Amino acid sequence: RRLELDLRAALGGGGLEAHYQPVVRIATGAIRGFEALVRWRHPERGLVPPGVFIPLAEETGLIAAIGARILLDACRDAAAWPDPDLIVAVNVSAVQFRQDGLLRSVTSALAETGLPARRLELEITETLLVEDSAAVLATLRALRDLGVRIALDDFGIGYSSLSYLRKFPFDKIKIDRSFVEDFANPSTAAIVRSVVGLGLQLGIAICAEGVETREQLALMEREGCTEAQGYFLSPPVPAAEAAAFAQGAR
Ligand code: G
Ligand code: G
Ligand code: MN
Ligand code: NA
Repeated sequence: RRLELDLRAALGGGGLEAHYQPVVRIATGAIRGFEALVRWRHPERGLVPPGVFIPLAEETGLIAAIGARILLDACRDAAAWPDPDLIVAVNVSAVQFRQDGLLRSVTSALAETGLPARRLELEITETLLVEDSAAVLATLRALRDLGVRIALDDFGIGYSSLSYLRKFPFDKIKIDRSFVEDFANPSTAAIVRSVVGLGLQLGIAICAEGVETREQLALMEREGCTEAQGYFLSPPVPAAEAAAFAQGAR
C-alpha cells in the first residue's frame, strides 16, 4: 500500500526512467537497436527492480500510465539517436495490453516524438496469446497496420505453443535466456534449433537473450540466431549512455 503510493508519486514526479540494453546483429556486430527496461529510483529504497513494481502496477491499474510514460520516453530517446535505422523495443505486459488505450498511447507517442512506426517494436509474451482472444488479435493487427513491429518475448517458457506463430506474423522471436543458459542440455538445444529453423522459413528474426559469454555468443551464431542481447554485449544502460552508444554505432 505504501509502495503503491510511492509508485504513484514517482509517476507524477521523477523516479521512473527507461534504461536501454543494446541488441546486436550477430553477423556484423552492428547495433540493431535497444530494449527499453524501466527502472524505479525510490527515494529511500534505491533502485526497485521491475520484477517487484510491475506486478504491483498491474494489480493497481497503474500499469497503463507507467506503460504510456515509458513508451513516450523510449520513442523520444530513439528519435534523437543519430542512426535512423535503430529500433527501440518496449515491453508491454499482458495486463497493459488488454487495457483500453494501448493503441491510443502508441499512436500519440509516435505522433508526439516523430519516431517512424517501423522503428518501434513492442515485446509481448505468450501469456497474452493463451486466451486466444479476438480483441487481442485485433489490437495486434491494428498495431501492425500502423507499421509497428511486434516481437514475441521470453519465447520457450510458459505455454509456448507453435500455434502462436500461425495466429500472428511476428517480426521477431526472442528466445528466453534460460535456453541460452541451458544449451548444453540436448533437448534445449533441439528446441532452439527448431525455433531458429521456423524463424528462417517464416522470415522471423530470432534474438538470443541473456548472452553472458563469448562462447554463448558463438554458439548462438552457429545455431543461426540473427540477433543477440545480454551482459556479454552490454547490460542495460541509462539513456545518455545509450545515446553515446548509438552515436558510436553510426
Ligand atoms: O532488467 P530487468 O530486471 O529490467 O526486467 C525484469 C522484467 O521486467 C522483465 O521481464 C521485463 O520484461 C520487465 N520490464 C522491464 N521494463 C518493463 C516495462 O517498461 N514494461 C513492462 N511491462 N515490463 C517491463
Ligand atoms: O523478460 P525480458 O526479456 O523483457 O527481460 C529482460 C531481463 O533480462 C531484464 O531484467 C534484463 O536486465 C535481464 N538481462 C539482460 N541481459 C541479461 C543477461 O545477460 N543475463 C541475465 N541474467 N539477465 C539479463
Ligand atoms: Mn523483453
Ligand atoms: Na525476454
